[in-house]
Amino acid sequence: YKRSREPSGDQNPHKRHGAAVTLATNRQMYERNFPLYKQPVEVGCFSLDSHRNFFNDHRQMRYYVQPSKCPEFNLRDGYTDRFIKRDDGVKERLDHLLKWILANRDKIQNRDQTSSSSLVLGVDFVTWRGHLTKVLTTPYETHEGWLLAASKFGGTVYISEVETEAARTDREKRSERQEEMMYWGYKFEQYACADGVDGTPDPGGVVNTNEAFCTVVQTRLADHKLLFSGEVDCRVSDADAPPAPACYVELKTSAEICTPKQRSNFHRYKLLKWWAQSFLPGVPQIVAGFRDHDGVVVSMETIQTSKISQLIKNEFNCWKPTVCMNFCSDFLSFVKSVVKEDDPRLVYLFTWDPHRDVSYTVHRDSQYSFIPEWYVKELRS
Ligand code: 0WD
Ligand code: CA
Repeated sequence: YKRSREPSGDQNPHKRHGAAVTLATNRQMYERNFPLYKQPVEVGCFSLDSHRNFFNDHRQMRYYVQPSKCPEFNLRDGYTDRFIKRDDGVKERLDHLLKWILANRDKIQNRDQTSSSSLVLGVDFVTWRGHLTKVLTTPYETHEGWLLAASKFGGTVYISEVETEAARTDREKRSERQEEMMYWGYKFEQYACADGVDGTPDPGGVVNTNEAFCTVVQTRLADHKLLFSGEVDCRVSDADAPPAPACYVELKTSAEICTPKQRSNFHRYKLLKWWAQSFLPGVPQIVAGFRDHDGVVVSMETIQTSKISQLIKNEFNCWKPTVCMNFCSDFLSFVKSVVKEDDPRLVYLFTWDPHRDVSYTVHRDSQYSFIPEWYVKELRS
């Protein structure tokens, strides 16, 4: 494969301001050939039950059930009386993924590695898919910044998000309408998914957002070996479906599109996020439910992840997948160049605010440390 071109000259996104090294996020700097992105391979999965307990299996897997042509999905149904909401003030960091790693070390350690150390996982980065989605969309994001904490342990860099002040304020000040609209996406999942391969959806049941099914995939972006996990809504139920992640389906809701302006905004902003999220783990299709102001689904559409870049080509000055992937690759190179010390108690905190470069600060034994002692002990044993 071709190595992505090294940035050079005044196109170099690594800027030096004295000792501080930062990374530029201007989209023009990342318009080069699409970097190598290996087809993601599922190496395992896990489930979180209604109490947020971890299980090293697929018990929370659900099956997509194609709704009738004109579904009558009222997404508001059950909000007041059949809804159990996960406590989003509890920060779980990478914990569930780390539990999966401890239970499945044999599935990730590449057998032909030269190092015999039990510490070495043979991957460069471990993180959540959602964190990588934020990195991918950074060159186009104009409102929300991010904080990503990185620590190196056993040669692998772990990346875990830290909630920004702005995000915490938004979370604590959500209006009743916003709270209810967050429920609509989960209610849509209940209308479109069955628990068993031959089952039917149960719209009368309780929506519990503690429950989750997550895939764990391995892949490579340029010269970065990645292991990450993402929540998967459901899979197709056909017996002859391709193996995971190609059988997975992402479910989304969005406001119905009535005007050219709304269509343009959908292409420019929403499809960027949808594409980044599903492209990363290799989820090939997205089922969109378009709803009106009263939370009633008025139409549905299946969108192939691979067709999204063609769908948006008619938008003037639109986002480009290659910019997202090249920025992500360069960000990971930047992280590798910064995170040198192998110490799970040392955190390099990468900060980004819109219209700024990425910068970082270093913290030892601080509130930002996120690799738990139980993980360090077990991986070292
Ligand atoms: O510590 C953190 N800051 C985060 C932890 C942020 C995001 C996720 N998580 C954890 C949770 O344990 C969750 O089970 O990761 C798991 C999901 O990870 P992901 O797939 O990497 O996250 P993302 O791609 O952002 O979201 C996928 C789905 C969302 O679906 P939609 O269609 O709305 O994108 O996971 C749900 C949501 O249903 N979700 C979350 N679930 C639990 N905690 C969270 C969250 N913070 N954010 C989104
Ligand atoms: Ca979803």
